[in-house]
This record gives sequence, C-alpha cells and structure tokens, in this order.
Amino acid sequence: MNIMNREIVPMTDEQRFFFDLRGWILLPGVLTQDEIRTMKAEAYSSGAVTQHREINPKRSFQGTLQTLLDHPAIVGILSEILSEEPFLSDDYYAFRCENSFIAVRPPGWSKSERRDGGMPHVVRPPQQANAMRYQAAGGKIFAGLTRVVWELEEVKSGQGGTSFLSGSHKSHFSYGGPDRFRPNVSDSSWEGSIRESMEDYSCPAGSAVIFTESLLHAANDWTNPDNPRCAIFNCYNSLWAQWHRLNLDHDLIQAMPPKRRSLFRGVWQIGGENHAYSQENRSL
Ligand SMILES: O=C(O)CCC(=O)C(=O)O
Ligand SMILES: [Fe+2]
Repeated sequence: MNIMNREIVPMTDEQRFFFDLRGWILLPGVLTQDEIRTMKAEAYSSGAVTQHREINPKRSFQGTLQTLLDHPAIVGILSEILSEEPFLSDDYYAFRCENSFIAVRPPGWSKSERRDGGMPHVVRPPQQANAMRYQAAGGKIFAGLTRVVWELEEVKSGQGGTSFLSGSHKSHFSYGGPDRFRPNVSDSSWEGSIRESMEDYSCPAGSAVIFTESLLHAANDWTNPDNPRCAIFNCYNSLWAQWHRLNLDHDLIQAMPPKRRSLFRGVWQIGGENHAYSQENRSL
C-alpha cells in the first residue's frame, strides 16, 4: 500500500498514558516488508557506518526514507505532543523536523565509536525549567525535543537498541554528578545504578520508537550477531523552538510535497501567518 494513501493515526489514550509515564513508546511493525526492503537498501548504500561517519548526512531526507519524516503512524502523535489544537491544519504540519541521521552498526559495533561513548544523556537536565523540557499541564503533553527512531532491522532487547531510564524525563533531582547543568550522568557516583535501571525493547524490522530527549537515554554496543542495526533517527521540535542547526539545501526541501516542506519553515510565530516553507522562510 502507498504510504501517501494512509490515514493519519491519532495518539491513543494508552500511548498517551505510557508516553507520559515512561517518556517513550514503541510502535511495533509499522512499515510493510516492501517499504523495509527499499529503505534498507537506501540506508545501506548511504555510506553511513555510524551516525558520526556518514559520507552524505542528508541521505535520510531523500528517497523513500524521506517519507518517514511525516509517516501517518507518527504524525498524529507528534501533532499531539508538540503542538496545540488551534495550530493544527490539513495543509501544513504543526511541528518541525530539525535533524535526521542514519546509523548502520554491524555486529560487534562498539558504543565507544560515538562521541558520547554511550553515556546516558538528555538534551537539558529536566530537573530545571528550559525550552526543551518535557511538560504535562492542563491535561496535555508538550514534549519539547522529541526523537523518532525507525528500526529497519530486528532489535533484540539487551543487544544494542537505544536504552532509556523510564520516568527520568520528570525527575526533579540531580543525576549525582558534580555539575547540575551537565546533560549526562558522567562523574555521577551512581552512574552504575542508573545504567542498571535502564530498559530497552525488542521489535521487528519496521518499528518506530518515540521518546522525549528529556529522558535519560543511551547508545549501546550492537551485540546482536544476526543482523546489523539499521536505524533512522529523526528529531522534531515545536514551531517556536530550535535545538539543531539544519542547513538543509533549499532545492532538496523545495522538491518535497508542500505539506512535508512545512516541517522546515522558519522558527517564529508573531507578525503574520507562518504556515508555508519558502526560501525566505526556512529554518537554518
Ligand atoms: O544511538 C542511539 O541508540 C542513541 C541515539 C541518541 O542518543 C539520540 O537519538 O538522541
Ligand atoms: Fe541522544
């Protein structure tokens, strides 16, 4: 079935409950076998060996992988946790995409290849108020910086998926390190117990994991001998906030369908209607 013909799926009460409780949810088996095959071929030929050694870092914004940016299975959820009802429309998105990368990790891949060495981290420590933090108020979630991970190969628990300290997005206290502004648990005397308390997931190829970047999370050694990890990491934010610099070529965005393009419009609200992407109205 063509992705474009699929209906947007609203966030369910169960998903809202568990996303608020734990800071992450798994959508198992979203993609068809045909989609998985095509997307894997694109990811494996992209030159991505690890996320920080990509030959062409823009490949996940192109080809069939581009359709993941606004896949109907995640659009309803992102609209709910990154926007408000008055801003929703059929013609443009009410949230922004600000980062995407491909990670290909063969069996034996070590987290030491990452800049952060697999240290559990967050965007900003959630025990302090800031523009990226997770909030739930007035019966509504606002998830600040939110990540969607598309797993294009099977993931087995304990063998290298992203791990999470469930509930830590709402933590009020320090991670135990020397600096309360440090966005990771390094130099905390209880780093070990934090790691022991983290959990991950098993899922078939074609699943999506959605998590708030206020949740402590970590990359892990890929020890699964049966297949590599092949994952697309897409990051989203509010219409009015930006964390990553995007620097995506105008021509690449202009070639997208208009609604998808709106994911890349400028980051402002007052003084006119900010709905459509254009060369003059783009996030940088
Ligand atoms: O590589 C991983 O599993 C973790 C990625 C990560 O830290 C993130 O998506 O923010
Ligand atoms: Fe991260």
